[in-house]
Amino acid sequence: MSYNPGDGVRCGSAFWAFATAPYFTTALLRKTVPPGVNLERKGAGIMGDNVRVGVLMGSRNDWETMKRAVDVLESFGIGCEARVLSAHRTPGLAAEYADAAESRGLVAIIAGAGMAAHLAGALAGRTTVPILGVPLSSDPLRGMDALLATVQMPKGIPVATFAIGGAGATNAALFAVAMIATTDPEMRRKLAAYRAKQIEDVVQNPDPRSDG
Ligand code: RP5
Repeated sequence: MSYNPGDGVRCGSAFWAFATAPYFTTALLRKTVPPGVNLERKGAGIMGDNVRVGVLMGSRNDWETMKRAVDVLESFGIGCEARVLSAHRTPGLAAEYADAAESRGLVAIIAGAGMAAHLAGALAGRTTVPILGVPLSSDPLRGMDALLATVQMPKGIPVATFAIGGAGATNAALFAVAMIATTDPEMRRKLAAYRAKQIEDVVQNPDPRSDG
């Protein structure tokens, strides 16, 4: 018989002992957790409600750059989550995140990674939710490695690729805003206001000497 840890089998019954024995054996071997607590799901960051955009990064060291994407999304009032998930260090969790993306209602996933960056491509191969890739800069190739790895996806599985580093993180988030704005008039209004402010900033401060 197969046993699903999520099944509602009452604890303490003889059937429960019989049904869960294989699970606990496996759990002990894996040093995992009892039924009802899905650590992998938790590890994949699948917890939040009302999340429209996921902001993923391959390492905690990417946060300083990827934070810009979160800041933009939050400034537009878009529900988002930030998670460290790696295509090579935690491939199972990254796959699980991608597999759940559509049913969770995510409209886009922003994926930032450096070096031989394959997080965006690995996610894109498992979901039709649009993947917005942000190549991140690192020594010694300053992001050219990540740029090429992200932009040069073989045909059939697209990744929308943005600029290296902070500009890319910001623009990927703005692109997600624009995607949401196609069906959300309020978001369209906010995006137009954001653009108008950029114009205003230039018009109001045309002389660079005023910066001192
Ligand atoms: C990638 O490898 C990450 O996205 C990061 O940019 C790069 C280096 O990771 P760390 O060694 O700094 O954790 O997976």
